[in-house]
Amino acid sequence: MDKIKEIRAYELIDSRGNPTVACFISTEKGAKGFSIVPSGASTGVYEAHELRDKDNTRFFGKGVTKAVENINEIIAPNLLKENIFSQRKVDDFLINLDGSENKKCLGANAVLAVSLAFAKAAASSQKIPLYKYLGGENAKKLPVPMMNILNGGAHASNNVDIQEFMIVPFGIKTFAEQMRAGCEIYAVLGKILKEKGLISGVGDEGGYAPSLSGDEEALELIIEAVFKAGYNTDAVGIALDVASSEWAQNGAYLLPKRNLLKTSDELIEDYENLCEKYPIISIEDGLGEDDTEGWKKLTERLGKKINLVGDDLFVTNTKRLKMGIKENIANSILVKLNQIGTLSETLDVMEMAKKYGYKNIVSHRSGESEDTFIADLAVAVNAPFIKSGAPCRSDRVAKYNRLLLIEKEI
Ligand code: 2PG
Ligand code: MG
Repeated sequence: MDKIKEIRAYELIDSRGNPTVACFISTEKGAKGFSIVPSGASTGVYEAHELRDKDNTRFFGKGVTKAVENINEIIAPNLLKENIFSQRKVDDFLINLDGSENKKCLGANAVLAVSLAFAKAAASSQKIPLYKYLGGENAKKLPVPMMNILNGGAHASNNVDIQEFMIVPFGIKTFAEQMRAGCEIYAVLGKILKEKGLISGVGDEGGYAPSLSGDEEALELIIEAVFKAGYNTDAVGIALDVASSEWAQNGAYLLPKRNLLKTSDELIEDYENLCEKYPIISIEDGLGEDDTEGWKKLTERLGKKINLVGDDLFVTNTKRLKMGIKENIANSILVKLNQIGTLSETLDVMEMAKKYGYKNIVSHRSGESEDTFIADLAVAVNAPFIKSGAPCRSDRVAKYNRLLLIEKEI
């Protein structure tokens, strides 16, 4: 038994220079937990509510002083003296204290900061690593990294409409060697882009952000980099996050950068053609969150061949996943703690996914920090994959480095 002594929240800064909520919790026995919550750019409409001040005199309205105040003034006084090993009870309490369907009263950013700092303080009180606290003795398997080495969509100011082009070294044995492959391919891709006069800065998730003639050029360049770096596509596959909810418009899809209008059927056909031609092993949010009929067709056509991942589609929410299971759509779920707002609800959705044969892919957000919670979470639940951006930018690499250390420890 150990009890909460102090809860303090802060307004800190994320990887895009936007304010975000951080929370510090200490216990009577001297344990400490500290969390910083992430923030998305291409958010799903069914996500939990991120509370921002909307005071345009500060940070263009993006301040989080109200969320911070909600922790310090409302949540903290209620949780003092609470047993630090009662995660479920505290998460339920936070959900009820907020009282709304999507945590719009206290803010999911406030609620999540407390929920995660609470878990970290509990692990610290038991003097065990977070992955072991969350996963017990079964927490032994490292996820395969999905490294986003070319950025487009809402994460980059180039002309590429697909948001993420990831390399997935699934055929390489250890996490350390998978990271090595990712880093080497990333470096070679940089060289190729430079030689072709296509070099640019990087996008929000650390991938290069060149302007290209089309999506296929991105795929060609990445495959060239895989082989030039000394690997092959039997061991290194490609995953796409189309983030097509961003494109959805009046029952069709408008690809904003190229100004192309496509129907759901046309997009499905595009994906089938891409999968014929390239070693694509996974497509995330190929269709929008409300295009259930399209998702059914997409799943019929590609669901046995590749991972079809629901991100905006499921928003880490058991109700949305239940709908997906019932409709038989997608076969994998992207897991983002801040889409739902508490650790317990996140663990629930992952358990449901496992039970129904959906793969769990633990994910960062495009707005991140040095917080590495998701690395431990992925190991705790034996998630087959984690996506944390390119092996570039400390906000991305922090998670990969944490996993490298966990692999040594295990
Ligand atoms: C996604 C994420 C993370 P964002 O769409 O999967 O890569 O982006 O955090 O902007 O929603
Ligand atoms: Mg996504």
